[in-house]
Amino acid sequence: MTTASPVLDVQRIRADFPILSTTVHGKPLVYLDNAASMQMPRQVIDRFVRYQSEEHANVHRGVHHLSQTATMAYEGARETVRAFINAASVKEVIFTRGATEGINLVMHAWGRSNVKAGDEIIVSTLEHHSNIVPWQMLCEDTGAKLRVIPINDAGELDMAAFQALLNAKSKLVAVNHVSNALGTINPVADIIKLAHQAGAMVLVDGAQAAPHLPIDVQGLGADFYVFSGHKLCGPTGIGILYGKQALLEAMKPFQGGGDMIRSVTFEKTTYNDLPYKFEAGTPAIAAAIALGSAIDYISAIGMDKIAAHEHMLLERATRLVGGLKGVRLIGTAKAKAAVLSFEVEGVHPHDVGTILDGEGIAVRAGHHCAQPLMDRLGVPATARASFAFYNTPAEVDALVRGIQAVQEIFA
Ligand code: 7TS
Repeated sequence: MTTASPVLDVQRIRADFPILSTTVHGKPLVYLDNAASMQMPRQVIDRFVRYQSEEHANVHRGVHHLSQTATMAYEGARETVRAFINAASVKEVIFTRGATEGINLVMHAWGRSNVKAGDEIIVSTLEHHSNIVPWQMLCEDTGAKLRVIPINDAGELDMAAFQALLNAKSKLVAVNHVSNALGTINPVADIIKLAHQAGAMVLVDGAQAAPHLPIDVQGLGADFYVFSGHKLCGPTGIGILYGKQALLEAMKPFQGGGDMIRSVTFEKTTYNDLPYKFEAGTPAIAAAIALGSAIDYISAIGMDKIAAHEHMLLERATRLVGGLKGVRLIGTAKAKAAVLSFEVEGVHPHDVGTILDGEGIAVRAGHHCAQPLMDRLGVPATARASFAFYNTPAEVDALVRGIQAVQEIFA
């Protein structure tokens, strides 16, 4: 059985992740639910613990030593994120609770001032609920209309239909960079160009792209770009909203409170500079610092090598799982990140997930928070294996054996 990777020393990398050498139901853990959340290497866990044990105080407040140390580490993490996504300035990098909060921030702080009755917001059939529901809420409150980019049966956006949707009423296009349910990599650079030609803003949901592809927000020309730390080897409760400086400057705050103000009287409050204007209250300091450490860890491996290794895993999984009789792959786009959604004939995806769990194999079974996509594909749910750079070809093979075990039980 091949376990080697031509591009990465995966065994050395795996040794950094304590959870990857644990067992589940007496079997070695095969963790293939990375699209839901990735695991953390010891370096990131240690950074989190070191901050809490030696450096913790509130940020942007104290003259005392610890507060200054914490502030420097927190702002250092912001600079790490800026470089990672190639933003022009740290003023454009807002710490949020995650991708979901980033989208909701834009919906409230940009949407409520810029979208009115008769305007149109364009999303795609591939969206996660977090990039659908906030826009529906905005439409409900403003009288704007939600328009949807259709897909083909392979799970690719219909770009001709997208162009036909664009018109003078289009205010915002909100699309994901990579689909969480199918793995489709969307042509976001083209989408942004076309949207801008029509005068629309673009929000890119990069929750599934940031862990797998190099991100260049300036190169893309994105107006807003969001992602979550926990899908990127970081902790939960932290994420990033990137926004172009001029847009963020023009926007009203999202939440009011400490840190986001310059001066407060009962008559009038003036707001702080970017990025603090959008960071009301004490932030998730330890999580932000650990996210910076996660980005350092990933960057040291190299995004190009990560993408090449994961592509190899995806090809192997596509060939071997797709080659099983009675298994149908769902989502066969030409450009894909390492996500494999599938159906085992005659077996509900939840049963597939439960039986695989018994073998120590963690996959997600369900609608993947993409119910409109499931409806379009005519399935209630799928089983989904999603790979990370620490997964091995041997784990792909374990998945194949696990699916065969499912088929034997239901034969
Ligand atoms: N957008 C996409 C494309 C996602 O995949 C997810 C989470 C989110 C937004 C929301 O991220 P959060 O961190 O704010 O919750 N996707 C998944 C998934 O595929 N399985 O579990 C969560």
